[in-house]
Amino acid sequence: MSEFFKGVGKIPYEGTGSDNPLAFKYYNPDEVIDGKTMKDHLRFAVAYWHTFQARGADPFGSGTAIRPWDSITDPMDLAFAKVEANFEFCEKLGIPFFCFHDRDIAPEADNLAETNKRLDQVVARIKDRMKNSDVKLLWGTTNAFSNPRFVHGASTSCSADVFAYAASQVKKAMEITLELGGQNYVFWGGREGYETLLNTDMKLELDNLARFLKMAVDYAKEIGFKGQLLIEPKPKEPTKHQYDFDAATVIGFLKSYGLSDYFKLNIEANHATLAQHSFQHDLRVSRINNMLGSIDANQGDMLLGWDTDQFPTNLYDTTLAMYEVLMMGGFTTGGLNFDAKVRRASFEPEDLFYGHIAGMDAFAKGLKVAHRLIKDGVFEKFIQKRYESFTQGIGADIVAGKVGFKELEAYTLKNGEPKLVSGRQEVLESLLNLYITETK
Ligand code: XLS
Ligand code: NI
Ligand code: NI
Repeated sequence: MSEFFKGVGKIPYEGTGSDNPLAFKYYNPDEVIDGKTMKDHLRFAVAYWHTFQARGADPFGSGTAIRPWDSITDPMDLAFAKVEANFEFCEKLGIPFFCFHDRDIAPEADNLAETNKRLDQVVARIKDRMKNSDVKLLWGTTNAFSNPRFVHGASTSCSADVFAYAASQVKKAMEITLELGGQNYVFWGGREGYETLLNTDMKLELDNLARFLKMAVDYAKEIGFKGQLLIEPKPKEPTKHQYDFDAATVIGFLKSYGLSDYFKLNIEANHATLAQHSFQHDLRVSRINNMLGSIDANQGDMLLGWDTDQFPTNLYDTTLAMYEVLMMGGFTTGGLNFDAKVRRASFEPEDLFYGHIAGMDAFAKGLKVAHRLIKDGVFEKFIQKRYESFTQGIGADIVAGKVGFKELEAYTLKNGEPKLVSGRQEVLESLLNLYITETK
């Protein structure tokens, strides 16, 4: 077996005193926080597409990436090589999971039957490699957006044949996810949206999306796939308007079609910000609906209007994300998948390590800070006090459903103008700073 990332060994934890770029400063996998190791809290995953497929191309220029498998020309040899590279990469970083689209692991052939055969060959290779590795599959998914056949959508295409093709693809992708012990299955509707309503039957497209998801639920049951089904919201890109706009839209959609018991959400930071929300907002919306399943860990650029999928390094975001994860009691089947790519100018193979190390350290630090914030009840105590009026008197009656408009009018006429207190946002923000900088 050949080594792809020569010169990079197992990445050690060296602590904040270290200036070794190939070492963790905060991520100490075995360190126990609140009864659980960091490794089990964070459940990191490598995204096959960004790490092994992407070449750094953009609309103005071709790929810049230098990769250790560049000399391999046969597409299947390349696919097998990337299996090896994936395990080597995850093992060196101590990342316990990976995620893939069907088309990342095996290239499409001339027809679906041949494509599926190719998939089977690569899956056999992955299964074999898993025998000597602790690295597992966090989730599998389908790429039903790159091929030109999906130009009008997949399950929301105007063509019933395309709907059928996408269904066949998800069927196979679910089977291989099951075969590889995948813990979740993700639906990201890459082309499930529209460009103009002038040619779009929105009602039929939404009904078809729901029909498609219902078929997926049925098929998962039929083959005994017990993993969590996840939907990943995104408001736009590639389509102008994506149907799975944000967490609230997806939850409403699932509820209106009777599907909410079968799905949870995979929240991606950059998708939340594209929807004009903070990352924490979409995590919170999912959490309070008991639908926060997993996270695509990345960050966008606030000055750009598209999905830049950068490695997450903003400590405010990682802290507040881990705050939501800890407040829901931690991940069950989900984890932190680095749906992130190195910048086009970061084209050397080592940059793949630096990117992941940066993201892992940022989330490890976020976990530690979030844990202390919760332990000290910094926000919780404040919030409890802020809403105290709903625990007694008229507030308790409102919550218990004991009063209506008439009683509330009588109460207000008797009590007069409400007395209010400050929200103290600046105090809380400065406390958050003190916790992040560990001066508190
Ligand atoms: C693209 C999405 C995609 C999904 C998986 O914006 O984030 O990478 O995570 O299909
Ligand atoms: Ni994603
Ligand atoms: Ni993205």
